[in-house]
Amino acid sequence: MIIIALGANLESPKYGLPLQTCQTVLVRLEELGLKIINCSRWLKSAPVPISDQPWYVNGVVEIETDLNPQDLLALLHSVEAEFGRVRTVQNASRVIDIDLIAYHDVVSKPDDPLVLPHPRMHERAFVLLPLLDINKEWIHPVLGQTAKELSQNIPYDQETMEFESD
Ligand code: PH2
Ligand code: MG
Ligand code: MG
Repeated sequence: MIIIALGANLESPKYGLPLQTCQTVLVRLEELGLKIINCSRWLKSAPVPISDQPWYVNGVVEIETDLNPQDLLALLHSVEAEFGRVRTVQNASRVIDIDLIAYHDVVSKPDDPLVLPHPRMHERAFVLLPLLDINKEWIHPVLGQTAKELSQNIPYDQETMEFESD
């Protein structure tokens, strides 16, 4: 399974609120040839680490592609740039962040520039909870635990909220 995660906590002048930006990004990724297999619900989440930044919208998506991990990451970064992402300091607020979380069972070697699976995904509610929507039984290729098991050990200070359905 190839898993990507989307996150946004700034309004985009062109695409609107974070939720709208995330949804439009998915349309764009499909236009660029990624096949979207499954998309989680969108979640509202407090910034990690805790700060006075706006809350994020987060979601996780299963995709298929023939691109290798490096080329896929380059494509994701190009879409971030197209949607107005400006990189400043680590963890700065952003109009869109698209992370490659896992690429099948690929595990990076120590000096690889791209770390797979994502080095912090297993401790982040905003990745693990949406991942449960997609595949509770997904197994972390390093830790050997399922998404469900990992989600039972999320640090207690990570607040999340569902979007109200109407
Ligand atoms: N992304 C980060 C840092 N902190 N916090 C939340 N809630 N959601 C994110 O997507 C997020 C974060 C770095 O990419
Ligand atoms: Mg990120
Ligand atoms: Mg990122």
